[in-house]
Amino acid sequence: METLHRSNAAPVKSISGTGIKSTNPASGEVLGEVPNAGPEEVRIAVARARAAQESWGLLSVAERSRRLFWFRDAIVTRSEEIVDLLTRETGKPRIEALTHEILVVADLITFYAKHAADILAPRQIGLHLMKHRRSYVHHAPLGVVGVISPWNFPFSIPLSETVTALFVGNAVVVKPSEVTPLIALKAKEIYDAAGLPPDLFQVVTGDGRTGAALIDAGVDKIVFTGSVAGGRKVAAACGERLIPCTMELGGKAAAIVCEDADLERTARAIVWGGFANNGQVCVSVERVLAVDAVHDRLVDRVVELTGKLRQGDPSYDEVELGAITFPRQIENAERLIADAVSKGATVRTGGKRVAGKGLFFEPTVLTGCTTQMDVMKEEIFGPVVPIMKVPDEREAIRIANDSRLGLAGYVFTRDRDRGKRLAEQIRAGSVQVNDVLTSYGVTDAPFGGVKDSGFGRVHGPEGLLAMCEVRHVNLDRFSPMKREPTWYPYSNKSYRVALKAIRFMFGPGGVLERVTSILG
Ligand code: TXE
Repeated sequence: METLHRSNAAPVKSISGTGIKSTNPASGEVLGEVPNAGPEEVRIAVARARAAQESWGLLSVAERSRRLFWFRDAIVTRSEEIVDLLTRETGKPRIEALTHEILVVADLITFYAKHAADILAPRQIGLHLMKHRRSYVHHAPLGVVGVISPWNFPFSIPLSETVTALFVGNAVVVKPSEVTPLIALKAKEIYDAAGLPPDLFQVVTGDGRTGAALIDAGVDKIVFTGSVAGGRKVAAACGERLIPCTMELGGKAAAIVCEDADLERTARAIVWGGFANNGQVCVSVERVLAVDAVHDRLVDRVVELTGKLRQGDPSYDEVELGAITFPRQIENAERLIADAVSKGATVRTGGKRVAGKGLFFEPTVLTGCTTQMDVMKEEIFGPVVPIMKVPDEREAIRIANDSRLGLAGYVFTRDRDRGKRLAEQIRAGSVQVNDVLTSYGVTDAPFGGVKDSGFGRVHGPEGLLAMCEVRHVNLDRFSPMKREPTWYPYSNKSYRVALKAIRFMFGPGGVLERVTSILG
């Protein structure tokens, strides 16, 4: 593996004093300092958001869509500016900043602008019993949505959730990760410049305490994206306040490789799926389960392709791996590799920090892995791909599902029916056949997890409806009688009529039997 374009300063990811410093993980350059907002600032932001939501919520979906195109157009027009800051604040390569962050948001706005009116239209309900009345479902805004987001996709994750909430007519307050706060402020600057109501979308910077203050500030929903540990705390806090929440948490995606898999495509998918964004993706390939027949050939090709990856300063386009965003991830990778090796795994390539300045870690392939190793059980969230040989698909499915996490899964086979059959057996929110990572980018479909990977969905119709208050409206179809039969006054007659009606409608036997029973 080549190492290119080294930067020349030690990286610091420091959170000290009242402010929070954001640094470039590739160079150590301090990019800026932001406030660690306290409860009062957060409360004021939520109050301003609520005031702005009133008029925004009264607009039609079509009018909100028209205005949100202003935001999309501004994002696309200022893409290079966003890419530049994303690359410096996260360490990810430019092409990933462009396609994993900007593209997703621009596409989601376009998708919802086209479909939100239909998804949010009143849903008429044909009543099967109370024929003299009619019902429909009305989709109302929730009010103010709080978004708490992570550092690995600090633009696409909070903004996807923000625009979804805005399409429904909500206001949004975002608390970005303290590791990457600047990109959220850049998004806010672009949003304001696009001419949308400034108080409708606000950013409050800070650490977990600011996030806790947002939950406490009277919002109507929380959308949390982060670790399982963080999610437990946030869900508990929301539970205490009975605030609905969506939990987008960690993953441990298994890639099951069948004996008929297209080996070249599979190897390339595993390398990209395991090392894109330095593996700091919630749906990264975190485990490879290869059946005996293909295991050795697959390992050789994966190792060969990994050895060709170029690593260095991500501001250059000719690198595949930039810097690790957060020091903790390197320590996590080192710990998991050491545990795996102590239990018999082999480091086929990589395995250690890249000497010199900057947060760089060699893309690592481990073989001879077993389920006794922590690397096969815990989320790695770093540039490590552990490969395990399995006897057959049945065992592969069992191992894949033997995890507390269920965000994503992958199946590699040439047989479409086998792919579907296996995919439907993997307990995860999204399963892809012969592809990786892009389930979050399919904005037409819901994205989210099961088990400890969380609950609730973003994207697709489900993501939009999750930002609504769903209201059943039931009304009379023709001039109402002076009273319903079930109203006061009660009488023995009304009781007997009701009893006969129940026996006729739901009693045993055919219609004739039931008519006879009530006439008797
Ligand atoms: O999470 P953290 P990180 C997951 C990924 C990994 C994690 C990495 O799998 O596990 O995110 O992101 C705030 N009350 N996903 O390290 O530490 C904190 O300030 C309120 C899954 O950032 O949990 C930050 O803004 N807020 C995802 C945010 O929570 C609190 C896709 C996340 O921090 C808080 C991407 C508290 N008590 C990454 N404690 C998916 N499933 O889609 C922390 N925070």
